[in-house]
Amino acid sequence: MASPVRILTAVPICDGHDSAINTINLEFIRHGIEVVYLGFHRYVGDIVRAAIQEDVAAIGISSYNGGHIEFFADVVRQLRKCGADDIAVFGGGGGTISHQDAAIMKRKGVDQIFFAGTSLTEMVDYVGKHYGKRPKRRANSKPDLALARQLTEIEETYANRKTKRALPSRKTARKPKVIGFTGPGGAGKTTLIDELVLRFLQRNPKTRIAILSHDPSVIGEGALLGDRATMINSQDDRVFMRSMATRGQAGGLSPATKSCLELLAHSDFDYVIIETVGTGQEALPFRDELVDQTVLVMNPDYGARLQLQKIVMLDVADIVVVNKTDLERAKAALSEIEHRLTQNKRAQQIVATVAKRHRDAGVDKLYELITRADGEAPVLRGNHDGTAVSDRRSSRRRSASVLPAAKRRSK
Ligand code: B12
Ligand SMILES: Nc1nc2c(ncn2[C@@H]2O[C@H](COP(=O)(O)OP(=O)(O)OP(=O)(O)O)[C@@H](O)[C@H]2O)c(=O)[nH]1
Ligand SMILES: [Mg+2]
Repeated sequence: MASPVRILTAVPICDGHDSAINTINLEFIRHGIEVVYLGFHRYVGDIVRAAIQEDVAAIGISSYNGGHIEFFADVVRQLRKCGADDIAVFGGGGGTISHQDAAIMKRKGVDQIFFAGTSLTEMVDYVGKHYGKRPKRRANSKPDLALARQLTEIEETYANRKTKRALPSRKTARKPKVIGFTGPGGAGKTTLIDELVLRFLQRNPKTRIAILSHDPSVIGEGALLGDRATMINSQDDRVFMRSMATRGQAGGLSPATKSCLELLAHSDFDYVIIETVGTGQEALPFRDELVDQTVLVMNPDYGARLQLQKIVMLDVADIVVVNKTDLERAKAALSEIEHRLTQNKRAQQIVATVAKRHRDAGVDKLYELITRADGEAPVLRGNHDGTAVSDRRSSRRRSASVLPAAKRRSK
């Protein structure tokens, strides 16, 4: 089966006209297209970087606020500058883009502008016909371009059910730490990762991070890959982010995840972060030693105490984050989850965060747990079969909200 067409959509500035992009995204997805949605208020540079990393065939821009001639042309110009002129630029803006404007935009390299009155079917057909086949990219293309295309090739291998290709051998100076984030839909995984990325970038001017972010899809169907829309700090040249659809695989990851991860692990990053799709009670997404450290992000609103007994990831996560502790039920949730973790009798950590708040002390603590485990002491590397792992940092000073659950309990 052929891989779905992948496009990226974005809105430069949102002045209230958001129903067009929402309608168009949904229509594309319904017709088997994978849409990486970048959201609103995006600079040209962010759009171009995202399109390259996501290896999309085209960028669709919705613009109702004026300035479209310059904006679209600048996207084309920057793509060319980066050697990614095979990525087409198209879009629309209802009655705000005139035919004369569109003619100028096309002369500047824009592929297609759709006007008010064009049917959704016509636009879907256009995308299928023009962006389905990818031109071959030059062998000597820039690192991000080459890496992005290799990830696509891996995904295509799985989509075509061919044997996995051997990974190209690379010599890299560093071996990244791989951290897996999982948890129920909407718990705040992406927001939290984005806040952590800010800390990684600020505290070490050389750190490079890769993010593999998953959203659900059914085989042969489209997907809304929307995690990028939540990312603000991760739109940075030192962050390589790739959105993946699960393409029919249950459990939170895609059939191609492991191979993509192997490639990223050999691609000069210091950290590789994986975000699963929003998972259910039975999910254990990181079983094949995919990751060095697992973080379960919980929403305080999981139901009653009984529900906690059913969440198997609570047995194996190295760190459990109770996010959204600004919400009313957070206090009870923290104490219930903490109690649940004591049953495991392993050195799991529990952290309370408000990821949507900048400079949140809980996120700082999570950052410390993740980075400290690197050099100073290899704690928190749980065996993924759930067996106990000892905590060798016992002498280190800890704050109350990051104590191992078992220890907090006995206080
Ligand atoms: C609905 C609407 C609104 C709604 C928006 C609701 C929402 N949540 O989106 C509301 C009421 C909020 C609104 C407000 C305003 N609006 Co208004 N609005 C429209 C209207 C009638 C339809 C826009 C729409 O979403 N249509 C549905 C989409 C699917 O169709 P479409 O817009 O025709 O787009 C087609 C293509 O361009 C293409 N397309 C669009 N985007 C993309 C992206 C991609 C990737 C692709 C492939 C294709 C594509 O898809 C469609 C195919 O048929 C248009 C008229 C028009 N047709 O443009 C005016 C229009 C855009 N608005 C206009 C104005 C002036 C305003 C206001 C300033 C009014 C005011 N004085 O307050 C405010 C500004 C917003 C604000 N800051 O408050 C003017 C803009 C004039 C101009 N030249 O700049 C228009 C053109 C109306 C007019 N003729 O005067 N508006
Ligand atoms: N109240 C509150 N809302 C938050 C917090 N963190 C994130 N959110 C909001 O929760 C919603 C979901 O956040 P995401 O980061 O997209 O959650 P997610 O777990 O990545 O979601 P999926 O990828 O769809 O599973 C967004 O509206 C966030 O703004 C928080 O600490 N408190
Ligand atoms: Mg997410």
